[in-house]
Amino acid sequence: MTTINTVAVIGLGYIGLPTAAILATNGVTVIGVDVNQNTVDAVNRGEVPFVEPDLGVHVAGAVSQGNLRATVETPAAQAYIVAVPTPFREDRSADLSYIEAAARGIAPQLKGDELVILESTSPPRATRHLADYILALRPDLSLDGAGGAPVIHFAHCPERVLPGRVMIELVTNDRIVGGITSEAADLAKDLYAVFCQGEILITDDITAEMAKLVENSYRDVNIAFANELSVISDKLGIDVWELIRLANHHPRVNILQPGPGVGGHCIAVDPWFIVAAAPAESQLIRTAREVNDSKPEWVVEQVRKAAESLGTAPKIATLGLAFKANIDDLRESPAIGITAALADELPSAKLLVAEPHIERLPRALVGRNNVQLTSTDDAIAQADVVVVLVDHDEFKTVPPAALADKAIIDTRGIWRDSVIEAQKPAVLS
Ligand code: SAJ
Repeated sequence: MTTINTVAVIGLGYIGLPTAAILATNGVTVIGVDVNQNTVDAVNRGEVPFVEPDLGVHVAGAVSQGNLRATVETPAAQAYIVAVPTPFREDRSADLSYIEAAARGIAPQLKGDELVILESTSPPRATRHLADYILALRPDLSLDGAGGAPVIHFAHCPERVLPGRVMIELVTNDRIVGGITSEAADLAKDLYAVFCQGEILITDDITAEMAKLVENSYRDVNIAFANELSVISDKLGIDVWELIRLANHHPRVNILQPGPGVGGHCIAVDPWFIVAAAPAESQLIRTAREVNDSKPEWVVEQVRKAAESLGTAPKIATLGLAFKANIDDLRESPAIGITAALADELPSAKLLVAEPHIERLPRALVGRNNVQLTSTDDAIAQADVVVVLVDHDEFKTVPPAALADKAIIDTRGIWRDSVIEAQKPAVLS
């Protein structure tokens, strides 16, 4: 049972706001803190400023019960949960400036015995950096009570929820809790037990930081393997989808799916934090990142070859801009880079972009007179070359007859059977 009944959540984004809402609907008094006044105002009206299923109901309920409110100023609380961005800099080292800004807000409020939790995905030792930063601002406090100074408890509890399933996975996923001290870990475990029905596993702070990074790197390395197989298969003139399907019949083989590259704000970012922490030792992790980052260029080259073989002014349909299937999230999406590169490299081509989850083109594609957002049916009907970049359900139901006589570059393998049926030649992977 936790003794904490007032929590300040710093950063009301994709992770902070769901965490604030789930704590509040479970009876904890939560004050959400954000630098963005519009976000604060939206939350105080019981609204959510971004799309996440079921979050709206939780926020509206918590605000109307009086358990959740938002502010731009960090208040006094018994626990602080820091859920701010940790982007990487140009040299791919982590930018901890948002964590430091949160620390500057927390430090003046501390009296002793508070729990400070870092939830943001962070490089190894970021929790210790947060602790050192706060204790440098407040030398009257301590980690261990040395000299009779009041103690502050620090822990790292990384989020592991999948966008689109956040309100379910917050409750059902197992949770890793890493304390700088074992007392900090125990306090954090009791707090997460308020809403988490999964197992809560205790470790130290650095292992917890690495666990989160390793989960996403594991995925990145395995996707890189699939992407490398797709390029090798193309060279050998075989179908990578069939190859993977057959190999996965082995009881101990489970190869992931190739695609146009890896997008999103997690898997394409987090492995670099490991590489930055141990550059000489992280050879496989770095190479996997490079393999995945090079896949979009390879796709562009495939499309360029197909378009050039058709002569001048080809019409190219690119299907999908999101970073993965059935969402509207465009962050770090390889599909955007591929579409922009095609517009640059093939100025005489007309690019017909179909993305059923958005209403206007993103900034990277606006203002190009050879790029047009249109419906899936229209893009395919007009095109000489059709490029599948995202495996949205809407694209999977395109009838094989609509693809006849077109060059198909299916980076997600959704039309393998349709194309074979419609055209007989092997699909480009
Ligand atoms: N992808 C492939 N082939 C595959 C699987 C994925 O090319 O076989 C691509 C997707 O198309 C997408 C990218 O990888 O571009 C990432 O998609 P994803 O669904 O694998 O993961 P994310 O980025 O939405 O969420 C991940 C999750 N981490 C893991 O599954 C280990 C999630 O649990 C984390 O909470 C999240 O990162 C995060 O916030 O770190």
